[in-house]
Amino acid sequence: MTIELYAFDTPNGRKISVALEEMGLPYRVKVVDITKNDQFDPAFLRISPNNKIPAIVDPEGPNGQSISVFESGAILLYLGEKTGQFLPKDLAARVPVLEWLMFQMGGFGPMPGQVHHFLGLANEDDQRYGLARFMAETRRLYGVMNSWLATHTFFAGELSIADFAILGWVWRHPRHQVDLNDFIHVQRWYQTLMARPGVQRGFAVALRR
Ligand SMILES: N[C@@H](CCC(=O)N[C@@H](CS)C(=O)NCC(=O)O)C(=O)O
Repeated sequence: MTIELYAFDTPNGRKISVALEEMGLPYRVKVVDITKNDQFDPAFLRISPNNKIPAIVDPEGPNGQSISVFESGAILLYLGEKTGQFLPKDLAARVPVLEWLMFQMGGFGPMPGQVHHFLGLANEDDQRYGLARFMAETRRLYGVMNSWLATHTFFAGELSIADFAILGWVWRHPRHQVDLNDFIHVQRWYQTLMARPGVQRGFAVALRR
């Protein structure tokens, strides 16, 4: 049966549309327009109590029961477990997937997200400190990824849910004003992923009304 994806056209929403496409899972998009406060709809809050996209409802969850999942990292882990794809069973191979997934969820998401926020402010005085701090931290994180990818094809062995998580945010590099020519190994990785048909479908699916 078809998974329902509650999402909008943002990095966190795209992580999941990309993963669903790459895993070949049937799904139907339910657009939650966060610019129109759809995320505060009581029906959505029942599946996503922190009023954020993405969330999913899988009518064929564990034991054949319907299940809902919020938080993009939890959704990626759930889908990886469900399908046995892009998430190794072997613990030694799984640890780097978890490491890079948590790296994204805890840092490379919140930091560029703050850059997007401060760039949107009209007042330059309000912008100055926030942009100095969060752009520097965002560039530092690109540096960490660049050093790692200098000697690794993907973030965690084979292509994994960690790559999908990070891809959602690198996709927005123009918005946080990062030039990938400054991070050539991230650029190589990004181009490799964006050339995949599944990834292209994940970015093409409509997540806006
Ligand atoms: N940690 C959450 C972050 C989700 C998130 O920040 N979603 C944003 C859009 S990318 C949102 O729904 N914002 C609406 C709001 O905060 O009211 C996840 O990874 O799922």
